[in-house]
Amino acid sequence: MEKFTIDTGAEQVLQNWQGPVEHVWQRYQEQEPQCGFGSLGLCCRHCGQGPCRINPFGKPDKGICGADGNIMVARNLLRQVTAGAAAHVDHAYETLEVLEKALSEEGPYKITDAEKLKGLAHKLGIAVEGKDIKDIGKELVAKAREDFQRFGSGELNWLVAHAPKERVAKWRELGVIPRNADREIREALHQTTMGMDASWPNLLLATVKLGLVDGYAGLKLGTDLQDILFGTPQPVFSEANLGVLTEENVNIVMHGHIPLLSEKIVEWARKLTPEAQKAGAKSIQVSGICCTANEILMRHGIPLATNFLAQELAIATGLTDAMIVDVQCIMPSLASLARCYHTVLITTNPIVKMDGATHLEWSYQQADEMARKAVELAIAAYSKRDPAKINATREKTTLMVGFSVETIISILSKIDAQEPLKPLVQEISNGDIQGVVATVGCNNVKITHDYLHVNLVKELISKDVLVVTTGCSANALAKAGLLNSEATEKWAGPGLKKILSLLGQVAGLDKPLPPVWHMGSCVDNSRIGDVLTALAEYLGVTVQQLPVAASAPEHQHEKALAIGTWAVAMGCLVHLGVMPPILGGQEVTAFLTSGAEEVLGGKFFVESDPVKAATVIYEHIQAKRKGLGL
Ligand code: MSK
Repeated sequence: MEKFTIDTGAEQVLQNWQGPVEHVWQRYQEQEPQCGFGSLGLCCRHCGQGPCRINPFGKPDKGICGADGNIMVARNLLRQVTAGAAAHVDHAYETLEVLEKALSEEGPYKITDAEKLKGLAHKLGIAVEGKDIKDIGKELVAKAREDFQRFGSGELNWLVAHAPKERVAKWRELGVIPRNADREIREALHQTTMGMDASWPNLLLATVKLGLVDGYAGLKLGTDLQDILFGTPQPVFSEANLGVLTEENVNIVMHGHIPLLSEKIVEWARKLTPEAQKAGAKSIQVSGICCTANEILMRHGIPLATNFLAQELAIATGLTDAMIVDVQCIMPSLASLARCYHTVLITTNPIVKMDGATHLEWSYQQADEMARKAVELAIAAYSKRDPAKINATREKTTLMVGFSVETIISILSKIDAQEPLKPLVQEISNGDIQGVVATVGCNNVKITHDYLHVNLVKELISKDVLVVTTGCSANALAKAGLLNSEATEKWAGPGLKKILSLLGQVAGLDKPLPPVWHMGSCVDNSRIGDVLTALAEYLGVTVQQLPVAASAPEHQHEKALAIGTWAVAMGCLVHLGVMPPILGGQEVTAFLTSGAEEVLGGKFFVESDPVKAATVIYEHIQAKRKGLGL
């Protein structure tokens, strides 16, 4: 790798890295060369006779139990996708518990979007007419609970209500519709333990099933319940990059995924601003990292500090007074790094603790008290900053975000109130928009930080492809200045520029909409699924026939593999910029990158060069356009 990062803010902070703790790129270098067996998926630790490893060029060609490369790879992949799905399902479940309490007792959380609750209830077959909103909510909670823990057989309520009908029929035919999330997660762990499934096709079908658990009991359920509780995002303007951390403010950086606590921190930071001013600060600046950042950015315009791979750099600015973390994507290194600075690192979840961090455990009834305490700790830390350790950057960009499905429909309905999707379909038909690509997922230290996200997207929008984005991909694109009107002027192709200018006008802006629409956090990939479902149903075609694709250019997390599996099951071409550990199973690899298309409509392809990846995606879009007669 020639460079660690293309993010100018991150680069400036890295240049003056003060140690003595190593950063993520240094630790990566110490790991090289990484294990070849592991990289191919050819190692197994599932039983005490191992660890076993298979030589792809000779002996041993089987593990001690007799598992060959395909079985080993398929078992490992199923476990990874199961872990990813479990993370999203646990996230959705925590949100459900809060919604349930908010409906039945006085407390710190209330319902913000009653209309969304009613709309969802209606889709789930719950009668809404003349009913109290709390009663509707309780019935919706019961339906959600079934999707986590239904006894016996059945199908996920959220999947049946929201997936394209044609997909539901296909998944039924394949026998991959999940019964409930907990049951499928348990079964997948059972299925992959010693002496169980030795059929790689059967293991891959189970992987698809877990991808659907992720898509509907994780992502879709999570997004829906969060919108009900905290509101459905609307257009909002903000800023991104480490330059949002400035010397005059108390800086609180929120990091993780579940917005239960961060909503309260935003509230208490406002309330306690006078206390920060008494301590000599101008104000309190809350900012974010990873998907907690996306949640509070989309709903409140809270600035984005940075994304996954640069999380340590937020502390290394010397300006982060408190970093408050919830779950997922939190590097264990943060604890030792925070000790080198004045930063208070606050963990908040019983399953995410770190030696040396302050643990303030979030609970429903104590949410306000705990948020107040966390903000007070940040104010106290502000006065302990060491001027000699300040390593700030002024780099930051402007952005427009908040592209929920509701926002998109509301803008389009200013052109056609009766059929809001019609103008979008017309623009795709006439070629001003060639197709739509979703870029999602993480950073991965194996790729120059943000490089693939940014350069892939620049290629696509220059070819009149509209990009929608979530997660750390959205954060990378935000920092690169691709989420504002100026980016449309600078990078969009002529057709895309024309339609974005028109949409900007009807949205009441004096300038075009951005060429990249930020749709939210990782769980909000469900919003992209909703757009695909609506487009396919409006046109009376399958998702597979649409000129669309998805990409996780710099994926690192098991969650990204689960999301990618769901997208392939929906019928999408899914680009990955980093090879997952599958090459040791030749038949498994052939299925995932080719055969899956015949069975599921979608498939994966792996390419780490942005221009080549954009070319493959563009050719795919052209083939789909041709198939639709465009
Ligand atoms: S946070 S899962 S690094 S996208 Fe959703 Fe970012 Fe990947 Fe974590």
